[in-house]
Amino acid sequence: MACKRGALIVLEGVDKAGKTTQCQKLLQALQQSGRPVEMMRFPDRSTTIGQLISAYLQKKSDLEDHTVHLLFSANRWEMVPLMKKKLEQGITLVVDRYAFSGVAFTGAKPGFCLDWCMKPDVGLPKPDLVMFLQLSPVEAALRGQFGEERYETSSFQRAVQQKFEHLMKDPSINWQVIDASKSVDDVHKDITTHSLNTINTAHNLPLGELWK
Ligand code: ADP
Ligand code: 2DT
Repeated sequence: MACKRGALIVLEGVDKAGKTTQCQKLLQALQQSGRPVEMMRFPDRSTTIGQLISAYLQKKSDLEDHTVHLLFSANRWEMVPLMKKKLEQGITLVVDRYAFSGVAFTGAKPGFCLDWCMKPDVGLPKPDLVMFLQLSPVEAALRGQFGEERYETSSFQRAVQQKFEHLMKDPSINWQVIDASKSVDDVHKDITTHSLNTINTAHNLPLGELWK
């Protein structure tokens, strides 16, 4: 019998919502329960494309806005063969940011429509679950100062949040809004519940294509 596929689980949210903390905790919990699981994050700064993106984010280089958008998308596409292979092998992937960040961040720049921003990511592996860690700007500010990277300002993050809210109206995506203002452990419990349900149902479903 062919092995059951893994689930594609994505965590999204604005800066400091707790995505990285929760991806790591989910990874550990699933590993401890004996489930095959790996974590990925986008941008993946380790590749040649990822290094161009990283230099841009660190303001060591400037890139034209459409160009960097397409690089972020290319950085996902270059991982698709590996993602598909792992999912087929039964490995669940826990992913820190995906195409939704791509659309929300570029879409928050002047002169960009969401429709254009979505196009390059059409057909990517479709997540079985996208958890949006919801946190107000006031609560995010309490978690520390913004860093030095591009996009790390409260006004830009508010614009990004609005774009995420628009994306979350799309019923073709299994969005779950998570109250990220709770304690780390309570957020983890909510995320684990949704993830286990998804892993069990994804086993029997074909992997979808995003926004197709
Ligand atoms: P993100 O990846 O969304 O930017 P992080 O996981 O890096 O967020 O968390 C940002 C900061 O907030 C870190 O200092 C982290 O320890 C803290 N943090 C994460 N989750 C919580 C929580 N539920 N309550 C309070 N602080 C948190
Ligand atoms: P972190 O590495 O701290 O998550 O910051 N971004 C991300 C985009 O603009 N487009 C994308 O497609 C993705 C995945 C969000 C990465 C920064 O890059 C932004 C914050």
